[in-house]
Formats: sequence, C-alpha cells, structure tokens
Amino acid sequence: MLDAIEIHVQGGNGGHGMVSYHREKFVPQGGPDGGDGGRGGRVYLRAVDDVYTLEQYRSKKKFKAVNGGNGGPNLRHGANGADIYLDVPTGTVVHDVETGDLIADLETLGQEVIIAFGGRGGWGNKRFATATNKTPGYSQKGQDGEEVDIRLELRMLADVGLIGLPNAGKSTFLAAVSNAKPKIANYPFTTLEPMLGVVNVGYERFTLADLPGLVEGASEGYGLGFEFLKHIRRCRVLLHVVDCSSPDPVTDYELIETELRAYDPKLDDVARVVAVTKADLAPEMAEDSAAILSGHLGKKVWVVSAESQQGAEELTAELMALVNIEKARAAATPPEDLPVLRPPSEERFTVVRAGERRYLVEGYRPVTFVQMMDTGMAGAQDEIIRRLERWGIAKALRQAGAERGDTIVFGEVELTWEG
Ligand SMILES: Nc1nc2c(ncn2[C@@H]2O[C@H](COP(=O)(O)OP(=O)(O)OP(=O)(O)O)[C@@H](O)[C@H]2O)c(=O)[nH]1
Ligand SMILES: [Mg+2]
Repeated sequence: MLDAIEIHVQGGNGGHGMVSYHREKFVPQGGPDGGDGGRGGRVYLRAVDDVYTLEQYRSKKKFKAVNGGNGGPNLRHGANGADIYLDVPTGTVVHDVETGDLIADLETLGQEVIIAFGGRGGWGNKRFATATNKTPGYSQKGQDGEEVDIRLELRMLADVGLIGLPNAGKSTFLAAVSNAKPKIANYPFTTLEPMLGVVNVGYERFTLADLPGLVEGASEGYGLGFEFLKHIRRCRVLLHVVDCSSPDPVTDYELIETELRAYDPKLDDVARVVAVTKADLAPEMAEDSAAILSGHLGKKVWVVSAESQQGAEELTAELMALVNIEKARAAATPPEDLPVLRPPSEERFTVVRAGERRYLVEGYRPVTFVQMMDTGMAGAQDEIIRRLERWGIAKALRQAGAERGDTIVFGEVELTWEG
C-alpha cells in the first residue's frame, strides 16, 4: 500500500510580451501596440473522496500546467495558461522535499491548495510607453512557472480500520459489506497488507481497511508487527472483531488492546466499535460472547455474521455515523504549524554587498522584473534603471556603496550598474 510518494510539479510559464507598432494607412508613425503575455497556469492539489490511495502517482510523477500565450500586435493579450488539478485522497499531507516544510494538510473534502504558481506574463512594449519614451523597442519575457518537488503522504488510511486476532473474520466482513475482494482463508495471516474497500450507506460512504491480524508481542515487532500498527493509527474509527467461537472473548479482546496501547497510548482515544462475528456458526454462543464482552466493556457489542449478513447493515450504519462525527471533529481542529500560502510581497526588497564591487538585490518585484526584461533589446537597460530609481532600489544601492561599473545581481541575472 503506497502511503508516501514524491512528485514534481511546475506552474505554466508566462507568455512573452510583444514588441510591435501600430500600423494604419495615412498614419506614418504609429505608437507601440505590443500586447502582454498571458500568465501561466497553476498547479492545484484537491482533496477528493473517490480516490483512496496515491497509486495514480506511482507511474506519472511530473506535472506541468499550461504555458501562457504570447502577446500579439494590436494590444492582443496572450491567453492565460489553463490550471491543472491533481486529485489526492482527503487526508493527504504535503511537504516541500527540499526544505522539509509542511505546505498543506488536505484534511477536508473539497479543499484545494495552489502548489505551484504560474509565471507572470511579460509586458508588451506598449506598457513601457511614456511621454518621454514614446516608442520603446523592448518587451518582457514571460516568467517561468514555479517548480517544486513535493512529498505526498497519506496520513489517513481509511475511515474505519478492522482490527482483531488472525483468523477472526476481518477480511470476510470487509468482503461482505464493501466492493473489495480480499483473500480469505481458514488460517492465520491470510492478509499480509492493508486493503481498502468502500462501504455505501444510503447516499454516503466510508472506506474500510482490512488490516493484518495482530498477535501478542506485535508492539515489539512480533507477527507482522509495527508496520500494521502504524496503519491502525491512520484510521478515524476502529472496528474490533472477535470470533464468536473463541472460548474466551475477553482475553482475545484485551490481547489486541494491550498491544495497541503498548504501541501508542493515543490509540486508546480512537473511537472503537466492537463486534462478535461468525454468528451463523453458533448463534447462541455469539449472543453469550457478546453479553460477556459487553459486561466487561460496559458498552454495546454487536453480533454479526459475514456469511448470513446478520447485523451487517445496522453495524455499517453505526460506523457511518461515527465516521461523520470524527470527520467533523477533525475539521474543527486546525492542523498545527501550517503555514498559510501567501503570494510573495511586492514591496519589500533588500540590498546586500556580496563581495568586491558586487551587490545582491533580493525582493520579489525587482528580481522578477529584471529577470523578465530581455536585456538584449535596445533600451531595456535604461528601463530597468528607471524602475529601480522609482522603487527606491537605486538609492539603496548607492547608499550601500555601489558605483558605476559594479555588478548587481538579481536572481539569475547580473547587470553592470550604470546608475
Ligand atoms: N461461517 C462463517 N465463517 C466465517 C465468517 N467470517 C469469517 N469466516 C471464516 O473464517 C476464516 C477466517 O476468515 P478471514 O476473513 O480470512 O479472517 P481474517 O481475520 O481476515 O484473518 P487474517 O487475515 O489471517 O488475520 C475463513 O475460513 C472464513 O471463511 C462468518 O461470518 N461466518
Ligand atoms: Mg484477513
């Protein structure tokens, strides 16, 4: 079962701005009319409820939104690139691979986050026209889309997890109430890895995970050990099934619960439903076992049979109701330490001396602007200087000691200071 995977996502690149001049009969010198490029598409992650695993990202791992169209003459704006939506199961947690930062916790059905912004469209030459600069012969390139490697992790395995001793009848119950077709056999450890099924209850549904049976010492690694206890922690509700033909249902029950507690005391707080199964085999014994367990636990114990479906409908309705309560509870508890995704600030910038006659400008607006300018085009450098003056960056550079001929670094672009 795939519960973590890394993928690469990239927003679409912005379209290039155009250099063009208005042409009309009898108008000898038309003004600039080059249009802007469109913005690149964004990559979204979306929490859905009809995908239960990350399997779909096993083969395809690179996703890019559509690039923006280039600007055209006559002020034609390039088309914005289409966004793409990547569906992930509700309960997926997203980290930035490089920094390790938590980017998003898609805990609520329908929740969407932008994971990579598209690049801005470059400005066409019309944008740069002023009273003193009537025919700018330069435009901007489109900005590259944001690129990031992300790690998707499925924190929630299933709404309900089946726990119990080996051979208790967990897989058979899953097969009886869901669309899953697990392997069933009359020996312990038939189930070797979790399997998910979808259970429909009226118009609602929940996912039910079949988990391998636990044995004494599981918390120390016996049987199938830790791996599965880890999965158990990732269920909202646990359905603990006990074989009705067992001579001592209370001991069976406590053995499992002791292992869970030893692994993680927090598992005690997970909502629990208890059912005695295989009731068709020995109906009276099933009632007796349920009564004994119920007396021991001080709560209702269900009597079911996967074979005859006895009690199955009532039990799944109860599980659905509990899942809804737990979902509402999870939605009401905001995840810890979640950074809020904000567009980068346009206003702030810093100027740092980065060596002999070398200065580094940081800040979203200046760096983006300079990187997008096609510095090979005539007049583009002057345009940059004018903007840097207007934004106060030229002044900051001079204060930091920058002189004519020094190198100024804006992200990937290096300029020689002429200001
Ligand atoms: N008659 C009857 N037999 C059942 C019922 N549920 C399970 N069984 C039988 O009990 C045996 C074990 O069932 P499984 O569903 O494989 O048990 P499990 O808990 O998944 O076992 P592991 O995967 O090995 O941990 C199989 O032979 C099933 O046919 C039931 O409701 N009625
Ligand atoms: Mg099984």
